[in-house]
Amino acid sequence: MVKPEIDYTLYLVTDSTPAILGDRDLVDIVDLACAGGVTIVQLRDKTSSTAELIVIAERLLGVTTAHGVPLLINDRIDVALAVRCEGVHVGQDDMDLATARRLLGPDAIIGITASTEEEALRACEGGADYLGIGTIYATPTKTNTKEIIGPLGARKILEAVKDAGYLIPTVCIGGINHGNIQRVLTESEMILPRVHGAAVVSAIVADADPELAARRLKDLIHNIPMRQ
Ligand code: TZP
Ligand code: MG
Repeated sequence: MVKPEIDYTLYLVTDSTPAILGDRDLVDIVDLACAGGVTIVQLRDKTSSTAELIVIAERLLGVTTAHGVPLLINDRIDVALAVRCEGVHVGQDDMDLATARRLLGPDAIIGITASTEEEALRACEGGADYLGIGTIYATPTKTNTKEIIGPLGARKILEAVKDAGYLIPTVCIGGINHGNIQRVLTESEMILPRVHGAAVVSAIVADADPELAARRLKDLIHNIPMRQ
């Protein structure tokens, strides 16, 4: 296998909590979201058992593969290995990057959450494939967030990464929706198409029409007004 080229423009992170999902099937939602233009999907599920997670990941991989979209698993290197998906996303308290890389191999996509310049630079040095930068805005989807950094905090991290000579894709995450996505991408300077992007949970998963929600977000990203 060769490391796949990833388009980070619109990154969907899933949520299986009943408050967001209701009685809908997550796999249908991801299928619709991919049809609407999501470019990468992360399975994030903090409550299902390992056996359940493998079943969900296998089903999701069926639809993401059909759309030509990569699937990553949050936290769980074992689940990514079991279903042979494209990679994982790990936080600062999850398995360390070097160990994850050793287990998954050189071609796996490994993303890391960074909320500070130090965390971002450490992830770059360690060979992360991309950075998830946040939390941009406080969000009910994740309440145990350490740092709310805003778009300008994300921009400072991006600048530190560039100053250190790293060309690493980045996505911002946390409270991003249709009303603020253009502002977040502009102010954070994450405006290079495919290389940078925005990650959302509720703006797509909680929407009654996930396909339209994804399509509208994608249009907004592709039509960011030029700054003066
Ligand atoms: N990491 C930082 S914020 C967040 C994660 C997984 C949740 C973002 O959810 P939403 O609904 O897009 O605000
Ligand atoms: Mg984690």
